[in-house]
Amino acid sequence: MKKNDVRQSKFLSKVLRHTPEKIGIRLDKNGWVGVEELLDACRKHGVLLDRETLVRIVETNDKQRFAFSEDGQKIRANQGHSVPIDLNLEPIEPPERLYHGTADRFFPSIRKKGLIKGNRHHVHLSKNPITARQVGKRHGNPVILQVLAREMYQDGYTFFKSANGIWLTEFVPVCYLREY
Ligand code: HQG
Repeated sequence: MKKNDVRQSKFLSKVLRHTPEKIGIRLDKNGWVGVEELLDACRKHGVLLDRETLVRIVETNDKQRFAFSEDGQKIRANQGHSVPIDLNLEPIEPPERLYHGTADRFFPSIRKKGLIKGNRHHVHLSKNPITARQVGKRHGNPVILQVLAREMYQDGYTFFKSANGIWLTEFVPVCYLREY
């Protein structure tokens, strides 16, 4: 991805997940905003983003963070929101094990309280430890936790998978966590 695209992708993550009001847009109840409305708002706020660049960012984004609606008129983030929107995800059976990457400084608290979602809608889990390590590195010295996802599921916990393949659940109690 081009350097400038990465910068704009980060900006889009911010406004489509957390602070749409900063550029004066409103997400609908499912997190969508009109593409024209978004481009206009960006322009007014000094972010020069044209449709062609937006399409390229959506298509080439390393984690497929964004999606267009079927008619191509709207855009939303695929996951990671802190604003109250509903992605209409269907519950789905998880694999045997999932992974969570975090920083070592969070570990004592996680060991006491389990994995909590904080500002986001869900705890984010990865399907492999390599991805989890990348996620953990964003916060500091990475630690990888294994989540006994199948056991959780059998015990009645609900899992979802975002359009870009990230596993989501409300909370992971300590008893389902193992150091990896
Ligand atoms: C930690 C990125 C203390 C948790 C990634 C994490 C992901 C606790 C941090 C997505 C805790 C929250 C989300 C507890 C959890 N005590 N700390 N009890 N429970 N934590 O950024 O999972 O690039 O909100 O371990 O790839 O790191 O933005 O969540 O370290 O998919 O698309 O609290 O963001 O995607 O941090 O990352 P975050 P995350 P994007």
